[in-house]
Amino acid sequence: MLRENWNDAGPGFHPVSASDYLPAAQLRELQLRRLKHIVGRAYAHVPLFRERMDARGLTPASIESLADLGRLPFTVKADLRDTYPFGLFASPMSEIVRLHASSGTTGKPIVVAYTQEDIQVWSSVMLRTFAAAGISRGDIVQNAFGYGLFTGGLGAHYGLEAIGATVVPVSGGNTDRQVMLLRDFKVNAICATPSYFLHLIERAAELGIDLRDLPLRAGVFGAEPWTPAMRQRIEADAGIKAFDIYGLSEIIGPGVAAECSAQDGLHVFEDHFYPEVIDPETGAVLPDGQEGELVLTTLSKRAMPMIRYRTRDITRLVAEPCACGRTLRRMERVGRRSDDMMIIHGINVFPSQIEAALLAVEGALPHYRIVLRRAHGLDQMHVEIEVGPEFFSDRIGAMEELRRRIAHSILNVTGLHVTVRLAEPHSLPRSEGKAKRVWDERQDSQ
Ligand code: DLL
Repeated sequence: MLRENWNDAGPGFHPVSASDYLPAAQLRELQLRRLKHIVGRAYAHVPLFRERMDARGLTPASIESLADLGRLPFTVKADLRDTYPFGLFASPMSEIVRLHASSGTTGKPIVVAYTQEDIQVWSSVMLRTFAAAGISRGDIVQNAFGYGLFTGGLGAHYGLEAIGATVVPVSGGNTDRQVMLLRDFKVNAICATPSYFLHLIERAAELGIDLRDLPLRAGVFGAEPWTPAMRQRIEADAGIKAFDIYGLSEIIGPGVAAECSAQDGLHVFEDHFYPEVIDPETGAVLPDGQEGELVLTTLSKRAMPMIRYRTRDITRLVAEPCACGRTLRRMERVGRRSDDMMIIHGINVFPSQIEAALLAVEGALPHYRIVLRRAHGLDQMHVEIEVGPEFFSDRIGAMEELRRRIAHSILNVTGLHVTVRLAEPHSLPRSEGKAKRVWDERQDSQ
């Protein structure tokens, strides 16, 4: 049997899910069977899906192959808002055992629901996520994803219990206590947003604890974009291997896709979530390998089936075999969303480009923010980045030199001249969950 081998974890329990290794033909057959069922279920129980299919002259019987999925209409975030709170549920309330919600940027949250079967599927994909990261029974895992309406905490919690690991359900925040528990409980692995984990590394150092000296060996990070440079910093500063996990509330929460030991893209748990990549402008389905917007269809969700949900996340699907042996297609790490693009002086810029440019410069700390302001009717970008205390000595020259190098790096990556401000260590806001990178002050600075 295949087994994760990045770290020979010894004689422990190493669950291997057969679903990760299905031959392609068998997987496609399973997907089609599930797709037909889910479309039938959505059509029968969710007025929005039925009306949209009727309007196109489609019925569940129109789905004869996986390619027919492309004939179905998309679902978008606004559909969840417009049917707030329970309008897309396909199960009666008596079968729904859990609700989660995601805050979104404006107004009402979006609400998602789970039956008991959905919770079992969720636990199983999270088990597979942790197995892919080499975590198993016998490991002590600190779960610093927020517990509550956010799906991160409970999603990871159930997967960890399913795999038989010992969960420390600490949730986000309370950083000093997190550091104490990491050390005292001899924690082997941690789950968190990458930005919160950076904060934890920093706080540990202030408390005189170097995470590299602890038994911590793996981290499972997600819920926000993080660049490969950020991963390198995390792995070096904490002495761990850092795995990326991806998911979204509308589909299930974390557990849609996860990295394996090869760390070369995230395996999509395709037996439950069918991925397509589309051209965001035209909606046309793109072949594997081409970059576009990820669209997901839930293949087994009962309480709230989702047909062709437009995630806004930009990625590409990779069908080539993976070194780990899993047959599931991979998606490239999500570096950007189609809706977080900024246009400055006519140039398109994404926050992840700024992060990559900053972290390429020695002396720049991984704590930054991007502030958008408007002056004389023109949008301007200001980047604030923390640098080590040594730069705040009286050597103005060294500081100026570093500032110039950072501005130059941003110019190289984006083609943009931006104003860079060096900030003292700890002066920028820290996150306990998803980091807020972009501060848009354009309204205040006409
Ligand atoms: O963030 C679920 C989650 C929890 C995923 C814990 C991973 C770990 P939402 O709050 O609904 O759900 O936000 C979903 O976050 O559409 C992406 O834009 C972004 N996102 C999630 N994971 C990643 C990742 C959870 N690994 C939205 N890389 C998604 C980049 C990510 N972006």
